[in-house]
Amino acid sequence: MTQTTDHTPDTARRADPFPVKGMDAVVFAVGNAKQAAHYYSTAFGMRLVAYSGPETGSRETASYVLTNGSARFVLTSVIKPSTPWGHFLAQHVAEHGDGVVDLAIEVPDARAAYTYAIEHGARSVAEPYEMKDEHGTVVLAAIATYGETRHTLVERTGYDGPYLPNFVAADPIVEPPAQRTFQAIDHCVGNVELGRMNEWVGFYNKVMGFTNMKEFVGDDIATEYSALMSKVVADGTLKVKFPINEPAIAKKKSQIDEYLEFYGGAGVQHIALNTNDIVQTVRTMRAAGVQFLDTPDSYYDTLGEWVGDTRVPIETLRELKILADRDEDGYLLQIFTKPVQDRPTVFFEIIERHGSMGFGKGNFKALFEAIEREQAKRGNL
Ligand code: TYF
Ligand code: FE
Repeated sequence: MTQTTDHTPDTARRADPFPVKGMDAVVFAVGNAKQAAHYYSTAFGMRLVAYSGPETGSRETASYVLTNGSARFVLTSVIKPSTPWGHFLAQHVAEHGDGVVDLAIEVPDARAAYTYAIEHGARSVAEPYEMKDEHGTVVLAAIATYGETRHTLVERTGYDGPYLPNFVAADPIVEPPAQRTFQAIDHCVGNVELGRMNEWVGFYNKVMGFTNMKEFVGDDIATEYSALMSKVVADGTLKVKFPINEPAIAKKKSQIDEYLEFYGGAGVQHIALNTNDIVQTVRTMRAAGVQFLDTPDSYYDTLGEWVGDTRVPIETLRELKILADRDEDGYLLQIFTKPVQDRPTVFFEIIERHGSMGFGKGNFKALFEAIEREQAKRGNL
């Protein structure tokens, strides 16, 4: 339950069987992308940069592309299904509610990445294909992961359009906050069915050559208080990090079981977003109406004793309910939103890292107790 530092020499990195450049986008299928784009603009401080819809020749779906630094969200909804993609999206929203359909990964060579993945056991969702416009060429391919989620492999080297061909540049819905709320995607977490965590960890090991990070939630912690097991896989450069959770049999109904029940199977649980100033980010987002999990005052009464000095005074952490954790490499500050749709499914994490590459092990107890209080309010504990 510690972290790893990347000691990979450049020569070894060049030999990486599945090189990645980072997360390309998190693609959400939602019931009303127009309103979701407004929420991620006004509440999360993101900037609308591109659009595709009937006005641009896309009569089946509308898609809004929002960015914040290198973090990119694509919000898609169906206008009138006519192709298998439109029917798939409509069924996805009906079955899962608003959720993530695609954790798209940017790669230097989409054909090579796809071939490697398929040869190592991935299921194909889309064979490599090219899209072109006046901004250049993009190569895309897609493979299936847990549930109905996929990984599109995006090769966009040299492409200078606002997102992908068929998208047009768009003006922001509102001017984003003067100080950026976050600037990158830190990690994307999947919830899978009971007993299947190791299978999916093995999938990322084999199909993408991702390796396991040291941080995990094992049996001991699972039965004691978390009711979940968790392992983290990452690419060799730690730019793409995917924790995988499964429910554990414990004293209480697992939060992972609650998710699986309401999502209708495995899927993306939370997206963590990096900030350099979590205090400002949480103030801005709270003022815009984003709801975060509560943390009891007792957490802050003993925090200083074990976490030591952080950039932010304990009293400010207490005021904003921000969590802190430390390991041998440094510390991190983090906070979790409540679910962002009516189903108790997808939520977000805001994280400020200072050396630590962990996931907040020291906070698991306080965090899981906070989640359980919310589960109880919903009648799901
Ligand atoms: O990504 C992580 O591992 C941390 C901790 O249901 C966590 O954010 C793990 C499981 C969970 C909520 C948070
Ligand atoms: Fe997380």
